[in-house]
Amino acid sequence: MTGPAPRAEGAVSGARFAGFLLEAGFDLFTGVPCSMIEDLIVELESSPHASYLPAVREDAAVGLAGGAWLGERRPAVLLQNSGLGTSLNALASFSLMYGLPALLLVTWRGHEGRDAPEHLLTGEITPHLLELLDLPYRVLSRESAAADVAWAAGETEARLAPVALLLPPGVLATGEVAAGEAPPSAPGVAARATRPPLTPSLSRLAALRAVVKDLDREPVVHANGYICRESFSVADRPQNFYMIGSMGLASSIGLGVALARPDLPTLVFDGDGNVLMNLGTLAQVGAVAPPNLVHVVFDNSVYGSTGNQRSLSASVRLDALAEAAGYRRVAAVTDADALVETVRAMRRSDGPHFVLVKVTTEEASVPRIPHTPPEIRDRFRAGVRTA
Ligand SMILES: Cc1ncc(C[n+]2csc(CCOP(=O)(O)OP(=O)(O)O)c2C)c(N)n1
Repeated sequence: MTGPAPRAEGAVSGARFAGFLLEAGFDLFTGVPCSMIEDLIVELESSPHASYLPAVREDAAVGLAGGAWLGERRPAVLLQNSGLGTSLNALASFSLMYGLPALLLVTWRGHEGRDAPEHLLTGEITPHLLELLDLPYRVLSRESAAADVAWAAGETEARLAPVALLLPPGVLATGEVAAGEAPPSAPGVAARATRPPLTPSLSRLAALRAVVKDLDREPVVHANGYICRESFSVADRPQNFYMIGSMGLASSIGLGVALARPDLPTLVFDGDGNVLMNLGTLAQVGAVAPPNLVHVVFDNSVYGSTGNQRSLSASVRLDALAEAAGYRRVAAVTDADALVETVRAMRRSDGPHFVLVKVTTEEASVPRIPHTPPEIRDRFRAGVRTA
């Protein structure tokens, strides 16, 4: 999992912090996971007193929370500060404009400039973003956590507006409670499905090994998180664009590359959480129909990079969505041979193509991408030029 500072002695446990939130009256939780709150999410998902609803994007979570408050619940949105950026418009022209209480529990990646490159600028400007919005906030500490949550609960209702708690590294414990098994499909949904269920047996690393071995010099745009890291560990190709930030954008970036270079088969290696965050791009791909785009989605039904929180792909077939959106060829595979055959055939025929690779939740122990973002840019651009 990608986190800035694992386990810290004396940190507040996820269970304790969940207790603070419930005691303060929050009763509906939504958001997009961050590894800094993985234990808290496990506790909320398993608590009989709480409901945690995974949202596809942070601004959608802000919308859901506002609706829930209108229905007289007391919502809290759990988000990484990257998602605060995504949510600016929802906060400005929904929550703040209508005056809708909610707690925003914002993890502070890039705190004090110590984190991976994708978090540094956002980490620096996080408090300023809240100040620009005139959104009251406190910075959580181990000692003040209970009081901070109580303050937020009172303040949000008194002001009729959202308030934020900023969570720096080391305040909440992580990695002490195991996430549950990948969830079964939601009742009712499986029964409606027309496609046979997929049982994963292949790890994402094994799937990547198989598919990468068969590649020539085609550009591959990778989604953020462990997909980048595992693919890098298999083969570091100049034609690999490692999207280490902006979750969800790999498909849009891949579409841009494919349209700019219609002579080159272009691949996107995506994750289910990433696809869900940018579902509209499926429709854009379907409508623009670039024949050279091969969209490969490694679907483990969880947000693996942040601690295996369930994603909606356990109940929604992404290949069915791609087909409905207008991809020309759609396939679902569970074994390496079928994956290699399918991607090989797709690279040689007109698309857009979509392959759902159902994989296990196994995650390899692999290092971060060592290249700087400008290095990734320059290698990739040159690699595409000469491909
Ligand atoms: C806007 C935003 N919200 C949350 C995150 C934290 N985050 C990083 S990777 C990731 C999970 C990606 O899930 P998926 O595409 O299913 O790939 P997996 O991790 O399972 O390989 C999350 C939630 C982020 N980077 N950006």
